[in-house]
Amino acid sequence: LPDVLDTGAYILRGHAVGHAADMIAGIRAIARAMPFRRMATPGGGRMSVAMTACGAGGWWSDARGYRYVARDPETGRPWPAMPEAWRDFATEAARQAGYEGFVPDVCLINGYRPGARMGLHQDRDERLDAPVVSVSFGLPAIFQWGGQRRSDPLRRVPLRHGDVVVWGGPSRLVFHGVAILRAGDHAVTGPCRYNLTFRRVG
Ligand code: MD3
Ligand code: FE
Repeated sequence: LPDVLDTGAYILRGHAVGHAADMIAGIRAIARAMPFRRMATPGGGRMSVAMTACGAGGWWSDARGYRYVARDPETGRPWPAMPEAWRDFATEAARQAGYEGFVPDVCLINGYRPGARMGLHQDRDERLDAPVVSVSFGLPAIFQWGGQRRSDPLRRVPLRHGDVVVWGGPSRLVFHGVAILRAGDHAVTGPCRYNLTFRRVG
């Protein structure tokens, strides 16, 4: 049974370990069609996390702002399809956390190298009545879990290879981030961490 992280938020420790080889091969196949990119931010910087996606759309950021797009703005190509096994995996993980009938249409894929981090933010560009399912592979990271306000105190939660987090309901708009990734070499991914987030956008 999942561990409770917060109201409506659950961790399924190691739940995806048995899917790692398949999912990492899938990430590499998607990245061949749609390479990981470090996107520009409206503030004039560049994200330290590299991103790609599969499914009905991808998250895009540039000088004009950020939004979901159905096609890659640089090439005009649609995102690769979401593998059926991934969608089923996310549906089942959500069900185990009490969210019945979750059918994601987008999977964002984050690639972290040592030194990469994700600043404190909320995810509010998707449907807020659906949960989000996250799957981590490779190097461990410290996940920062806050509250409904940016100024709320942060809890530090380690996320390791194969960990799955499901959050929805009262936790859906919690501020969160990822602390700077420490150097390391993981047996499966090498010097890298991957995070997949399954979402309902449409
Ligand atoms: C969001 N990714 O892509 S996922 C993101 O590890 C993102 O790459 C992080 O935040 C990553 O938007 C974290 C795990 C997660 C866990 C709990 C949350 C994200 C959450 C609770 C509320 C909102
Ligand atoms: Fe997020």
